[in-house]
Amino acid sequence: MSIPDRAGLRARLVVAPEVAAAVAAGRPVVALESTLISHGLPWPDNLAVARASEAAVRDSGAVPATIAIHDGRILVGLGDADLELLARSESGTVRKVARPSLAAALAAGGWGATTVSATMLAAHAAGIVVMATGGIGGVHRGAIGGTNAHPATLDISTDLEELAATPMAIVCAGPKAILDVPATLEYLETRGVPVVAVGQTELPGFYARTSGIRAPLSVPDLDAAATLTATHLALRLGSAVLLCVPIPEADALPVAEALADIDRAIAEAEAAGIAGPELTPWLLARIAHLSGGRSVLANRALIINDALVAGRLAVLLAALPIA
Ligand code: PSU
Ligand code: MN
Repeated sequence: MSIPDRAGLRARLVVAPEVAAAVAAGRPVVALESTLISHGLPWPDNLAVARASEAAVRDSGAVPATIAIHDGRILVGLGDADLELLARSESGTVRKVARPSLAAALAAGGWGATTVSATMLAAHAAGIVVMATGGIGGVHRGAIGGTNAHPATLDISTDLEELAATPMAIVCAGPKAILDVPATLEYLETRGVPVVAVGQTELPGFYARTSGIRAPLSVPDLDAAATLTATHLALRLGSAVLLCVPIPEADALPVAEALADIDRAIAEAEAAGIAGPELTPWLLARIAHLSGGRSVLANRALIINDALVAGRLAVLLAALPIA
């Protein structure tokens, strides 16, 4: 796999001056996605998370660059008014933009929020190496191994393909717990993406600190994560490194409770015929309702923690040779 030429993407970027200056000087920058603001969390938690994530990146000594689409341009580094606009948007007014919907969103004009895949595309084109999100998309339950009554949906997030195709470091709290996590790990292994748990040997479980699954790779701390990341990126294999950081202990949800809400939400989604890009936002909103808002508090905390860790990682990476 070769390093992609993204000149056409670069021509679409509008990079905030602070971000451009930091990239040019080799100072640490962290890209942040915007779909979790517009589609992943309810108002006003979404605005609080967007602001707190940017603040966490700054606290760790890096420059935040939240990414979104506006009127045919990809904005790299949103201002506070834009964060608020995305957070306040009525459902349906802001597109959820991933690699397959990027051209349509740019051609249509208006606002679009970028998922992990589209954020990676833009961040890489802008020269940013580190990105933070809450949980990556992956292989949905029921995506594979269907029956006559329930045929396989093949709903596999394009996030996984982007992780295979764009050389960056992505910090998350594990694949989202609504997914078929073992199948997601298998897919990432097939596509050459190192999945690394930081500070523990178990794969972090998004709302919970563990998933009950051993992580394919683990490192004891962030220094070791930075060394592994620099080594991987220097090999120019083309793929990203996925670093999984557990949600802070105080904010984690009890596993059994979280799993019960998730199972119920998935059954309801299937009965209601929810599919495609609507599925993940629908499930997150339904789980928020079923858990009485507790999943939102956990999701908030893990996103902000990921932003903080991504900032620290970017600081460490800026001091390591990748070339
Ligand atoms: N992490 C969160 N909440 C979210 C997402 C990530 O805590 O809403 C978003 C990301 O933008 C991710 C997307 O790329 O969910 C996955 O959507 P899908 O399963 O449709 O690919
Ligand atoms: Mn999907």
